[in-house]
Amino acid sequence: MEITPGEVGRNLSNAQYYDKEVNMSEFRLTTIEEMEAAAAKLLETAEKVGADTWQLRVKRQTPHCKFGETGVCCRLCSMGPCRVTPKAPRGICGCDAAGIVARNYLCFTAGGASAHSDHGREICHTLHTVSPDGDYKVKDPAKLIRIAKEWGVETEGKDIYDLAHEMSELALLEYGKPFGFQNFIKRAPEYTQKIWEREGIQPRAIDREVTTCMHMTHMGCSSEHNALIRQALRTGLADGWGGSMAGTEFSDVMFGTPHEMDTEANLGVMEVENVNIVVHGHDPSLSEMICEVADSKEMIDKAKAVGAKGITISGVCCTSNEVTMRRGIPMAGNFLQQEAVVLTGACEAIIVDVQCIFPALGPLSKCFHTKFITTSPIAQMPESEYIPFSPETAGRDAKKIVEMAIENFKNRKQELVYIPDQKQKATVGYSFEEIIHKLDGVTNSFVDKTGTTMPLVDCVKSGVIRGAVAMVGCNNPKVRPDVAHIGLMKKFLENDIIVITTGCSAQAAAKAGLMDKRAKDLCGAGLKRVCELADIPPVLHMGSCVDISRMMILAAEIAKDSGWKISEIPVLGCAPEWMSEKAVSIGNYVVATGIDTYLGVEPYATGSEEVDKLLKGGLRDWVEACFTVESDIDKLGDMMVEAIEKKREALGI
Ligand code: MSK
Repeated sequence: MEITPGEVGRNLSNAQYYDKEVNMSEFRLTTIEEMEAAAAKLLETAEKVGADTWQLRVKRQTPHCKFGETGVCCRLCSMGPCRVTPKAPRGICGCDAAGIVARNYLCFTAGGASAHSDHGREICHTLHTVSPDGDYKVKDPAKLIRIAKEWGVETEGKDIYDLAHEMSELALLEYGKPFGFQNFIKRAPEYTQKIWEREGIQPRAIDREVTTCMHMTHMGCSSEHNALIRQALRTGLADGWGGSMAGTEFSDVMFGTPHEMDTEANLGVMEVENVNIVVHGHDPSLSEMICEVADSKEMIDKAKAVGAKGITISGVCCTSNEVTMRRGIPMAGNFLQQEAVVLTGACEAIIVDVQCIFPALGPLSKCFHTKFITTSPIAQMPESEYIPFSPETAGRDAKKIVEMAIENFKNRKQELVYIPDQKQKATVGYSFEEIIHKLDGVTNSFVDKTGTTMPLVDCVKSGVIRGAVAMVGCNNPKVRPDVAHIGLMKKFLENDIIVITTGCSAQAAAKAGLMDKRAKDLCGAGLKRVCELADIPPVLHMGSCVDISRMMILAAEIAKDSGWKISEIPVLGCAPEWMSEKAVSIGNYVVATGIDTYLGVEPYATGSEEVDKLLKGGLRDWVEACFTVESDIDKLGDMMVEAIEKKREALGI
């Protein structure tokens, strides 16, 4: 079957974003057409070796089932499956469309929250293994002490490793505590906490919220849609202000809090003369150790012994974001490029941990010499080599995996090797702490405001920056890959709206060149000036998907510093190409925190007018924010710019 570049996807009209050639002294954005041309060449290789690719599978799966797409198919018991239609408006148990759609939405949320939070739990477990001479150490003791004090833990005179173990146990208890709410919610402004209390959505133990979802959706429990959606918000909050925040914070404690560093992005970061190891997934415990081991003289010598010049580690998806933020490891690509790294024919091993991994990598890797190595009992896949990875034996496990990759170098099929010569420079590493540090650099005239978000607030008040957009999320073949991310970002920059980003959205920006500091020339005059003063790119990489918790902290601090409610700040969330259950969980906690969130892909909820209206409007009465969904990306961008201006008007700024 022949695939034309850009053919898969429904937003072809958005190519107009790329009409403008952006030429700036020695700097030019990579266009979507250039990226697609590279992808098309790799698809030629796929055809040559008879490999299956996502582009082909999308064709075979389209059109999608309308019952599933609108959320009205119920298969929660064995009397069905029941599918609601105007002629059959209730399932066999009597549940109506609103109940079925809301139950499906809640199950989706539970899946997402459990995945994010289990990632966080693994990090908390890894924290229990730290020791001064072990594989994992405490790299940011100040942050550990800060969190301990926040949680009311005595730190005076304690050995930092004893404290780490104590905090690990307390953090793990957040998953199952019998009473009370998540510790981290105290970081939210009091006003926001009161909303959560009033609405009965303060997140309790993380596992309890997920279990409650599964109990509520069991046959014969909740079918009242408001109750189900309320639980979806609560579970989202347990993810964002619980499990994800633990994942981010304790990763920083062990691997270091990110600070500004330079790197590169896109497939061209793979090097033909080197052993190429690609890390993919989400949990940094594995990828950190792979980077550590691959950087050793012993491994580099081994690579040279098999005829390579060295070892190149690059990443895909959020594991890539984790190691790029802390080590400057280059990003080979995002979600829909995971097959492309194998199609280069130059990937000795793709090593995965959990989440966002295509099972397709198994059969695909068999068409090449690539070793597809799964490492987690949570993500086991056919046709992979399963090497269980555990924090207790991390160094040994990582060494074994790196050695396998090196050994595999000699098996390359040279005639299949093609690495697209495409990459951009990117400056990354903008944790909340680094953003504050950067703001301090421009506070000469506001000496009393150092260590706060006030310089940013002042820029927003004066109108130099009109507002901010948190661009997050995945790719989805329903949207021409990366077009919405990049197109929207460019629109925001032109309108003096700064962009903070995580996940595959961040990688889209980096691949295009929007994380190159020279991209400031794409901004309006106000934002350009701010980028110059702070010496930052106009699109700030804040990390992986769990690091959206960093964005929550930033919003909370802006609210506290400015005196605005979070819902009043001219800031919006946006996931124009989202696809996963995790994204729904994220959407729930971003909205429940008071941030209006714009999506480019419909959730499976349009089958009930009540649920659809609640998500796209009614939630505002509960939490002062809601969702907007628009698949026309031009329109979505216009609506968002307008929404930011409306928020400014309401604030009188
Ligand atoms: S979730 S943003 S596909 S990695 Fe991190 Fe996966 Fe990318 Fe969504």
